[in-house]
Amino acid sequence: MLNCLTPMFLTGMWFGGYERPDTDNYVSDPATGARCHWLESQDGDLESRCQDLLEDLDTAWTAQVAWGWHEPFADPGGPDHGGSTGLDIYLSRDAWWGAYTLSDYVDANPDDGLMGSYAYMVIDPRINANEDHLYMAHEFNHVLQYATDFTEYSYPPWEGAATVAEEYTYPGEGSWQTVAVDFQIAPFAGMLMDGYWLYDYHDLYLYYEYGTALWFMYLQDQGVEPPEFWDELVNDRQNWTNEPDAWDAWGTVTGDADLGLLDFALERGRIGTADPPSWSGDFPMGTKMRVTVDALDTEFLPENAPYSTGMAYFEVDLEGPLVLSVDSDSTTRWGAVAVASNAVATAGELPLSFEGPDLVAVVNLGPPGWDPDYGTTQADFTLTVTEGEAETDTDTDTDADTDTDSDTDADTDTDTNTDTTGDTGTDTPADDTGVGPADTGDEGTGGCGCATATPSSAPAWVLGLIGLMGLRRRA
Ligand SMILES: [Ca+2]
Ligand SMILES: [Ca+2]
Ligand SMILES: [Ca+2]
Ligand SMILES: [Ca+2]
Repeated sequence: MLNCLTPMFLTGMWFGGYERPDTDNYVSDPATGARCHWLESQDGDLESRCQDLLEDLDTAWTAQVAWGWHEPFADPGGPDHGGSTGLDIYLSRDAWWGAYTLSDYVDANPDDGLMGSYAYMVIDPRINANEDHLYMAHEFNHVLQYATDFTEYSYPPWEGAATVAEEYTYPGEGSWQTVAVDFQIAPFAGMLMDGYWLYDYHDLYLYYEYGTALWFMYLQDQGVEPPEFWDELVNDRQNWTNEPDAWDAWGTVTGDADLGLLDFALERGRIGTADPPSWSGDFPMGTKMRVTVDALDTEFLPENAPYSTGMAYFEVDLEGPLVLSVDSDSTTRWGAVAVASNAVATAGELPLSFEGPDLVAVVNLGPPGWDPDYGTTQADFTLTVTEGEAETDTDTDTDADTDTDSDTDADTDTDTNTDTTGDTGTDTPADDTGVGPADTGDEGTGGCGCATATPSSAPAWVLGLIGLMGLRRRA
């Protein structure tokens, strides 16, 4: 499997940046103007390795720009930028048995409607040369992401899309199946969360953000390719305010973020069954952390409370027409799906009628107005299954509900609620495991007030904190 260190460096730049590796020789590629640099005293003669990497770069460049990504930016050249304005590749042990891609984070063209910058990549010559082309396909995709919106700081759009880019550039060779396992292990995690978080708060060591490749493959099946998704997350105002962000982009490309997520939960639930979705290929592993529901009129808890946009799967081992209800003190919005019954209830439409036995998922659709840049929160719930069918007065409500459901839900939930547990606030002990970076206590907890869903820019130190978390784990 590939070892891409880009997330670790994505935000560490805020602490003074990283120097490019020391090298003393290079070869250039006349086609792209790129240079591949190496250090003569390190790991033998690397010239032919560099020549091969430049050929791999040509392949990735042609394929991925044709895929719809924006061309990489030229860098400023000069001694600090590889000696020319071409893209720079460094074969160096600085990449710690892996590879990473970094940028100076400057808006290279103020007039292009993007928050795009130039970038360079570092590849450790000690990795298996047989995988060089896949590393190049992956890291070059990060170059293109930097050229689109370098302010996006959820890791899944970076790593999930770059993992899909391996497969796109070299069909049948990408590493997505390896990391998709890690995605399936933790369905309770939010779609925009990452392995660092899961390690720090749940002792789960997972390449979760890479495994979101499955999520992007689902999107491809919906007709949305990763470069299109990335174009939708470019900041409208061309500044550091991350609006729109990756979740906004999800809403744009699906037309309805809630319904899109529920549909994904349903299709994801079919992976590993006799009727798998076409986009998951022969990947065999269904979601983990399932709880068996084997009694009527009994409250069942999820194995882990889902974060905003996370989901919890239950095997309902009961027969006949059934009704699924969700009870929660949280003001988050809940939806549910029943996989074989092909039944969906979005926010405001629960309870859900379905036919047992079936696999069901309860999905945390987030509090009203949820913004991932301000944290994500776990929300507790209990699930109860009863016999019969849900009362059908929802039929008349459906049309009205689809337009106003976020507000309606919040009100309904709050009314049945004792108090603020699981509200958009960050302070309640029950939810403390899940609040965003500012609440970790590693640094000043003032400022951000996370999870308040205030649509304004996240300060750079939030990014830095994420970077530090990464360094703590993998350095
Ligand atoms: Ca250069
Ligand atoms: Ca720009
Ligand atoms: Ca945002
Ligand atoms: Ca953005």
